[in-house]
This record gives sequence, C-alpha cells and structure tokens, in this order.
Amino acid sequence: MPKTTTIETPRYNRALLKPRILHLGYGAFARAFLSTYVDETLDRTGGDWGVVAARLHSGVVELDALDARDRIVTVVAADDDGLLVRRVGCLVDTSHPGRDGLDALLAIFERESLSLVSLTITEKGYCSRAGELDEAHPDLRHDLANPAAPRTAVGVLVAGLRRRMALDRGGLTILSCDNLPENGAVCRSVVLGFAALVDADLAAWIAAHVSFPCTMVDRIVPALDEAGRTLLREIGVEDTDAIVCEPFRQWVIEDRFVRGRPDFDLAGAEFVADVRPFEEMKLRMLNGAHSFLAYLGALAGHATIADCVADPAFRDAARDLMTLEQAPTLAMPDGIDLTAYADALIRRFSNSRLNHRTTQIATDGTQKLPQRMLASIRIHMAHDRPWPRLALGLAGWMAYCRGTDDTGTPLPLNDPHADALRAIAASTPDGPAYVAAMLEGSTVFPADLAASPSFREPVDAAYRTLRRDGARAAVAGLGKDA
Ligand code: CS2
Repeated sequence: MPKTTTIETPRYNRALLKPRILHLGYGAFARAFLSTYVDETLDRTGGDWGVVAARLHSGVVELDALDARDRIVTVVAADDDGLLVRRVGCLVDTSHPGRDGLDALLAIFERESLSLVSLTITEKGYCSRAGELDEAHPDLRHDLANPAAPRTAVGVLVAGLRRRMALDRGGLTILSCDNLPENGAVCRSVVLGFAALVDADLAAWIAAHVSFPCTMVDRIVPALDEAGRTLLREIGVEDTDAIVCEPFRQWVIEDRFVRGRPDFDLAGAEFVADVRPFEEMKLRMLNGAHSFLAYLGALAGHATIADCVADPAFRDAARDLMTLEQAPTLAMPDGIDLTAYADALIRRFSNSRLNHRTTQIATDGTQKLPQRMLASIRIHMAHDRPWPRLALGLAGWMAYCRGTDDTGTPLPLNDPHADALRAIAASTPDGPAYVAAMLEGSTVFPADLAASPSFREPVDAAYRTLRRDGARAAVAGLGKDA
C-alpha cells in the first residue's frame, strides 16, 4: 500500500456550473490536466465555469461511463511518497457526434455562456504542415467539401464558430493544450486557413473576435494499464477509467482571453506575455528526452520510461541529451536553471508508479520529431556544433519503424503515416539505403535538411552504430569519444 493517501472532493457548488468551457478531445490528459486546473480554481473562487467534455472519434463508452457516475472524474496523482486522489466535479455534460449527432455538438457553440473552447487533440489533430493548413490531408479534404458535416476538429471549430457568428453571440477563446510549438498560432492558422476556403466573411469574423493564446502544458499522464488498475483497486477506486498520473504539473498561458477565464493562476498556472521559451524548453528537454528514451529504450527491451532511467547508460544519455544538446539551444528568461530542470525531469521519469510505456510515447513520431529534435539540430548545424545524441535519437526512430526490437520482438507502429513508413521498410534493405529512403520519403525531414550532407552524415553514422552494436551499447557509447 502507498505511504499516504489523501482524498479531495469538490468544495464548490456544482449546481451553479454552466457550460462555459467546451473541451474537444477529452481523453486521459484532459482529465488529469485541464479538469484538475478548473476544479482547483473553482475550489478557490466558486462560480459557473463548468466544462462540457467532448470526443470526436473514439470514446463513446468512456463518456457514457462518465455520465453514469454523475460526471465525476477520479484523478490519482501518484509517486513513491503517496497518493492524492481528487474527485473532479467540473463537468456539466458530455458530447459525442457519433452518439448524440453532430448538431448537438455544434449547438454548444451557440450557447450564450460558452466562453472557451479548449483542445487536446494531439499533434496530428491540427492537420497542419509546417504550421499551416495541410490542404492535402484526406480528412480535411472531406471537411472542405462538406463544411456542414466535418470530421476533423478544425472543421468542427469552423462550423461551430459559423453558428456563433450567425446568431451574433460574440467571440470566444480557443485554447490549444497540445505539445506543439506556438500551439495557439498553429491553431489560429489552420482555423483561419480552413474558414478562408469556405467563407471569407467567416474568416474575417474569426480573425476579429476569436483569440488563440499559446500555452505550454506539462503533466505525465500514461494510459491506464493493469498496474494502474491494481493500484486503483488497492485504494478502493472503482471507476474503470480513473487516471493515475504524476503529482507534478505546469501550465504556462498567454493571457489573451476575449470572454473571461477562470483564475487558473489560483491553481498554479502562470500567465505570461510570451510562452515560446517555456514551450521550447519543455518540448526539447522533456519531450525530446522522452522520444529518445522511447525509441532507443524500446529497441533495447525497456518497457517503460522508469525502466530506461533505472539503466545508468540510458539515464546518463538522457540527461546529457538535455544538458548538452537541448539546453544550449534555448534562450530562457532570467531565473530559469536548465540544469536543475534536467535533474527534476530525470526524477520525474523515475516515478515507479507511472508505468509510462516506451511504445506509447513512440506513437506518432512523424508528428513529434520536428519540434523535439530537428529544431535543435538546425541550431547546432548553424553553429557548426556536433549533435550525436539527437542523431542517435533519429536513428532510433528509423530503426523502430522497421517494426522489431534488437531481439526481433515486434514493436507496434502507430503513426498517421504508418503505411508509408512500412512501405519504405518493406522495399529497402536495412542500412544506408533505408536511412536515405527515410530521409527523403518519411515526411519528417524538410527538403533542405534531407539534402544537406552535414545533416545526413551524422544520422547515417548513428544508424550504422545502432545497427552494429545494438541500442543499449550505442547509447552507452555516447559521450565516450566526446
Ligand atoms: C510524451 C508526452 O507521449 C508523449 O509523446 O512525451 O505525452 C509527455 O508525457 C507530456 O508532454 C508530459 O507533459
């Protein structure tokens, strides 16, 4: 049993809540992150900031389960010191187009009370390419041809805002909570890009009335597995979709809300004028190290991030990646100590309660690698500095995409471009020809990088070492000749 278990329940009057926030993509992260911040703010202030939890694709069963228990969400923050169980009460409704019809979801945009639409739709949900609307995206093409019956979050946002404009309900704030650099700007660009293609007046109205603050979000929230369920049973939590996550959380937000906002700072959020340095720090140091450990760890047979950092070779390499190859690319405001940040991350990664699977973090590599690794590599290339750990991280992703670990055990490949990646692996023998084909055909590498010998050579060399020595030895060898 854990050392201490504390249970918190809502202290505010749930009867006062109204649908003021619509959250699209209400999965594990949103439960543990957005709802906890809203809930703790309500504890301090009371008020009417209720949340409607929406999913667009999967998730009907989870939303039904939430409705069945009065929409109380159980979030368990766990580490080796103990557990904090929070019964989150801020949900006022759930919505799913596949269950309730699209009209019911779009009607929420018509509500006078609606002030904020928050998003956790993952990197791929933005249907963007280099920060702009990817008009070739198959789902977007569907939505552009059928703007009243959208499938994508971007199409839903534009259709919802159209309803709002038609009823003259006023603007609102769209708050991206995904791990993308300048997530608010990307969101604005895809929403305006889509709107401009379907209705120029709507695009102008959105530009004038809707704000898209950028945010940096951070809390490690693994998918719940058997170990998590066992822990929940031990402490008497019966919700099958309760969340086990780390105690740490950080939310840095640009304070540009056009229709009010909860005082999230009372729950620990930081409002700043420019989120960019914090986003870059988190994306490169935390998420970059995560991806490095995920691909190379999975190849070496490590099931979880905690297993990786229990292995000294991986722990040292992850810390060196952060301090030697990511921190030097960052320009932080005074008072931020990146070495201390790296040490804190290694401690968070060691949380043995979390069971954060390397194969979970390995998903969607094509969407993650640019901001987690390529951005820093460009900076090193411009300064003529070596980047062996980032190169090995990219090589690890390429090797992972071939579908087996170093002992031949299959690895799951989940990625929007998985078919194309599998086709490259199937048609190219492992080795330099495969690296070349991935550099050119995987959609990850911009043409200028893929064509640059000073980019190709380190990746190629890292891949050779990885295949010759295996992932563990390649990771252990990092820094030996530095
Ligand atoms: C992880 C993130 O799955 C992943 O790619 O790197 O979900 C990570 O756990 C969060 O960003 C932590 O805030």
